[in-house]
Amino acid sequence: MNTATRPSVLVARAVFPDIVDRLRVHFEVEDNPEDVIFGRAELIRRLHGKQGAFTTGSERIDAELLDANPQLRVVSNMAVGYNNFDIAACTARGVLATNTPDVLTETTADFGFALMMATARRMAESERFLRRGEWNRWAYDMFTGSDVHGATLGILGMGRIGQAIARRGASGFGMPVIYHNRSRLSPEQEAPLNARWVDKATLLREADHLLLVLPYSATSHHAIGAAELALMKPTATLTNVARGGIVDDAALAVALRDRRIAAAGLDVFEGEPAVNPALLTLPNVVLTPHIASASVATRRAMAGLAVDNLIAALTGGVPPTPINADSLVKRA
Ligand code: 8YV
Repeated sequence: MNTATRPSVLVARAVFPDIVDRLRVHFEVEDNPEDVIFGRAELIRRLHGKQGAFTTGSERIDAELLDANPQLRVVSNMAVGYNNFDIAACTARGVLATNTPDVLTETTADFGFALMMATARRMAESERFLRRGEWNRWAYDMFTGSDVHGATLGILGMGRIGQAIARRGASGFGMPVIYHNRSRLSPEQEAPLNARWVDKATLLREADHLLLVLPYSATSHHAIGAAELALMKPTATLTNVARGGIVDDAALAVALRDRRIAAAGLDVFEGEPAVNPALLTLPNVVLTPHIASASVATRRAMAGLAVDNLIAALTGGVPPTPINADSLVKRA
């Protein structure tokens, strides 16, 4: 292909080099193998002249950035969540936005379940104790936690990942599942998950282990704050593998300190990678650095799908996982 006519794309973060190479077959590619975190002005500048962008959750795509780059046609997020995109702004300008659903569902559900188990059974706290050399005798109540099997699993947000977590709880651990979600599953979907829809207050009151798996939006901001934590059982655990900001981290730190709830497992944080310092000092919280989708196979599948979306969008194909397919109408 004549390079002068080839579209240009920016790969905003470091990604598997062999997967980035697939873009080079079709496009002029500016990539970022050093994984420099571009400031806002730098990101806008680097997008000049680019028709496509490969982004991750760290790049905010909004009206200001799009207006500074009117040639941009597609923004492809390597993530299922896309709260870093202003979708209305994209659609209004005929910019296609895409994400990477499905390929990370089972991996993220594995991690959510693992984090909940680590939290309930105090694995991180007891490991720190052992590493400090403090394990010198057995004790009947040493790191006693709460059971996972047979306990009531609560799920806030019952999309693909929520259902995959419910399946693990119901089939593997004999857990009754209660959930709250805008839309209710059909009885046929609920039955194999042993799942029952409840209102949010009932979910908070009855769950032994509550998992958060809902998208972040203005509506879900601080969906779990002091008032919600106050409804939970003092023996309950809370696990968040969705997004920072869904939980009021300061309120959670107080609830954990006061043992309003027993423990929490957090993979996502308000303002991450910064973590509320109050959380860092508490023994009863398991903290991981936003790695729920981080298996090699899944991260490769996510990157591959993000590349597929870019290639299709800029070569006249059909992008496999568009967010705002209606933007194409606007562009036409
Ligand atoms: C990503 C995620 O690792 O897919 C998502 O929504 O949160 C994670 O799987 C992260 O957003 C980087 O793009």
